[in-house]
Amino acid sequence: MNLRYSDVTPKHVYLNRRRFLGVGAAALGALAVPRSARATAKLDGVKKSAYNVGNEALTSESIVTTYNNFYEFGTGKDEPSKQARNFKTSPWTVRIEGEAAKPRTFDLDAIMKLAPLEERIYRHRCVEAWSIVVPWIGFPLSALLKEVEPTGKAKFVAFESLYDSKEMISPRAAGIKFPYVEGLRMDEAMHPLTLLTVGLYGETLPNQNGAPMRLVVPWKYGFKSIKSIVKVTLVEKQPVTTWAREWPEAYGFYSNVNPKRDHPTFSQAEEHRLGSGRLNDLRKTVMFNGYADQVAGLYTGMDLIKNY
Ligand SMILES: Nc1nc2c(c(=O)[nH]1)N[C@H]1C(S)=C(S)[C@@H](COP(=O)(O)O)O[C@H]1N2
Ligand SMILES: [Mo]
Repeated sequence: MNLRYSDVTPKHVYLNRRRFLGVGAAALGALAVPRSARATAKLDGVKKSAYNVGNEALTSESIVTTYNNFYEFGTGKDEPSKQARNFKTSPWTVRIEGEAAKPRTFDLDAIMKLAPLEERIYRHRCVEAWSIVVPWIGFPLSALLKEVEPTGKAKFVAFESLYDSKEMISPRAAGIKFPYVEGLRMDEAMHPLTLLTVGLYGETLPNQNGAPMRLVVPWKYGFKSIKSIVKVTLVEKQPVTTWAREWPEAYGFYSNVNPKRDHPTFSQAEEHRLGSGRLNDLRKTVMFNGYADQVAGLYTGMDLIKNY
């Protein structure tokens, strides 16, 4: 894996440029592309992984990249793909600190060298009762955490997204506090399914999907899969998480997909599979989003209705 994140070639800056060709000056078109605009780029050397979902069809790339929750760029599903277009994701660093022998700041190039990139086809279940199947690209978060040598006091991991008031909407407009924060128990964070994600559909992450790096935790509701991460802190106590802070009766720390524990406004018993080609494709939601064989052991002896 020789890819340097800063070296990848933008696939098509021409999309922005094309608009200006009508007015005549090609040079003007080139200048009109914001220097910070970043299109996706192909990721090479990605290996297939053994974790793929069985025979479920992938959700189309166009749905995965235009039907998004990313409140920093608007609360409508169609807004992040438009409003994150010029989001500046390079250079990017992530700080890892707290209960660690070797706290460190990584740039994206260093992150990309930590482990081989894998394609992981995961089901993704939003608490709003829709689901998609996505070919993510990344590697286990454990590879990153091991680098900083967590101490014996590291019981939880806290994650923080970038918040930049110049590029993103206000907390007031979004209706939630920023920066967006999430957390996992240490064993959840170290689980091989927990993916530090840098791409989808063969390319680097589109901005609206959480560029340049986000989590994907497939057995939990989508909101645990925090986007555009800038800070990771190893901590002793269970950290505050965005949605549990906003509405604690509806959202808990664990947020494991659980058809038996309803949300006050959304039943969790069923889900709409988006873009499957079938009209109103309603499916039964499965405990742990279908990953029980791999993760149920993390919760032995816990009441998962109480610990929602
Ligand atoms: N920083 C940040 N991360 C976030 C969110 C957000 O609003 N801000 N939304 C979450 C929710 S509710 C979901 S369902 C997923 C959506 O990820 P996707 O747009 O890549 O499908 O991102 C999660 N991560
Ligand atoms: Mo979600």
